[in-house]
Amino acid sequence: MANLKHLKEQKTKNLPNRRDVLKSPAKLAAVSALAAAGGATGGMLAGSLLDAPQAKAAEAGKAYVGPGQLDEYYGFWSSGQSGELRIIGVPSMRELMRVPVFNRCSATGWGQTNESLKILSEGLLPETKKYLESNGGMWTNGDLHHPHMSFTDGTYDGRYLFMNDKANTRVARVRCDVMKCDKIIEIPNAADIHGLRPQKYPKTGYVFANGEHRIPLPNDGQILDDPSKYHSVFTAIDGEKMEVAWQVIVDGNLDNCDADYQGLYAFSTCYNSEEGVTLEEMTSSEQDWAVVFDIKAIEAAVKKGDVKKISGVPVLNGQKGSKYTRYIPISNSPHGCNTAPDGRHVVINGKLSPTVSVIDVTKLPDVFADKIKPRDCIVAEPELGLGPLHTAFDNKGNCYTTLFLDSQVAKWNIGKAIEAFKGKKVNPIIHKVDVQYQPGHNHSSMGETKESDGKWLVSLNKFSKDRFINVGPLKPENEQLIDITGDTMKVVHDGPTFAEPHDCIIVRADIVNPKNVWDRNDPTWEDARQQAKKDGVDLDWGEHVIRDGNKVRVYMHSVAPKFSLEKFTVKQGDEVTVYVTNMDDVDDLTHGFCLANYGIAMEIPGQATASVTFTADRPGVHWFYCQWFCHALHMEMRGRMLVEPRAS
Ligand code: K7E
Ligand code: CUA
Repeated sequence: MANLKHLKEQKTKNLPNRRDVLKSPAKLAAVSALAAAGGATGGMLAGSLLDAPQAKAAEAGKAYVGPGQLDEYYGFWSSGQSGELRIIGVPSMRELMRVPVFNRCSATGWGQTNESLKILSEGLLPETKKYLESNGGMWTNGDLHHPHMSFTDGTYDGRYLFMNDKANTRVARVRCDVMKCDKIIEIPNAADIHGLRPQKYPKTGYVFANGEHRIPLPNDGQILDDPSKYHSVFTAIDGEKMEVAWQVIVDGNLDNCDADYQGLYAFSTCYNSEEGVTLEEMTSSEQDWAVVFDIKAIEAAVKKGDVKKISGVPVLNGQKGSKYTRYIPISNSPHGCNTAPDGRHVVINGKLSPTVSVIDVTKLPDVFADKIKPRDCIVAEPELGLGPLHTAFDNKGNCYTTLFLDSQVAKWNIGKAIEAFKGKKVNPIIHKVDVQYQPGHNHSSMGETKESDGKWLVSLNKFSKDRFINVGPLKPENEQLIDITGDTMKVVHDGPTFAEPHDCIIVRADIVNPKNVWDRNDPTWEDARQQAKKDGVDLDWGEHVIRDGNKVRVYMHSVAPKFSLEKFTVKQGDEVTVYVTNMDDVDDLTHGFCLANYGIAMEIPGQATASVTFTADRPGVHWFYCQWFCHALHMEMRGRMLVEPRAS
């Protein structure tokens, strides 16, 4: 092991790194030349390397995390249509891990192991299970936009991460102690979950999720081409049980959402108040709205049974005129929805309007009591630039809004924006910085919690264009790290990412404390534990082959560099389940089980059990091997499955 580690270090040292280039004065000339070339093609914008390479290098140095040094923050990144969660170190922007969720993962066996298939299937609706019987057995794609951590008392508590799947209307949970997905549920009565945020106070609590697209309710084919009868549905999920607590039918398409710091209200942006189905119809009206949900009133109605049960869940009518909701008119097609860490203001981002609208939550009781008009809770509406999509916050009352069309981030002050709204001659905009290019979400360190610390901002840009060497027609996105500690923002790092992170959160490292090895008592492999008990074998130290009719259960354990079974024999056509338990209990000693030419591979981390079931329909000698490099004798960590041909 020691030798291998040494080899690994050697390799790292020899690789040139762009940060090394930026840090080393000897190479600054090269950087300048690059910058000039960029300028010549119009690729570099104001405030770039062109100006002062030395200063730029010093700025970049702030984000530099040297070899062996650890990041201050965990970044939890979505991956859009890749369907997974990613863990990125901030400020280094090093990708640390990928956590499969809605996707099929070749490395870990997610979507193939019995343990993952159970998580992927148990929360599906009956009609989906039926559909999947004849269509591949399991969905293997997802569109994960919004990962958010569970809260206690207005800040992250390190228990869970929740995330949406827009593609197949699901919500998933990742356990932060092991960084694996443990629950996925499909949301009934809704189409295509988009916006997702946890309740901040008193705790999570609810996970709020927006069904974006409007569909008939029920969507059983009785109503087809009559969009006037379509609805979208807002869902509150119990984040502990991962069950739908209640749903509210609303007017318009739901987009993004957030929750307040008091546990009283949730907010959603809505576009398509026209309730159209074509682009022209959806954008024809000047005004859309943000919907406010009165959580206490909804809970009371659910308790009283003042609800309809549809697909087994309580559904309330929150359309215009309902006592559970209020509709705040906002200019055409608002998108992002972000609660400020001051606990009082909610920023609704204009998208097609150059403005953002600021809601003051202390005015909402009067809005619900009809003492003031819904619009009267808007206390500021600064014009920031073209295409405001999402807003992040620091700890000084400042907001950072992405401007998609302008390719900029605008820094502005809430207090000043409120004064300007009252008619005072103040400019709420403090600074704008160019980002490359077309930013969607942005996020600041701890920015969606009351512990927002104003250190880092990440701008998730949809296009990288000329920022990296060309990799063909499909380019990476570009996620830029911005230092926000000063009055002006400074872009200090470009980070390419593959399809297509939308959102991220940046969590102080002390809040997240994952284990190094699994706990042998973990419930993840409870089915295996029960089966081993029934079979009278020891799951931990198994080296058994149990035949049960044409079902064969193979129990083996692994300790580097060996599987406990050098071979096992089955008959062609047997349904074989292989259980592998990794009894190594030191850091970073994952084994794998890859069964060649059977399309089977899985990850077995320290002290965990994983299992896979397949039909042994190919006779002959089939090697299985460990596919996670674990030891100097890793290549030797293998064995044989002998499949006796069916007598013909
Ligand atoms: Cu703005 Cu899906 Cu959060 Cu993308 S959404 S950008
Ligand atoms: Cu065990 Cu490689």
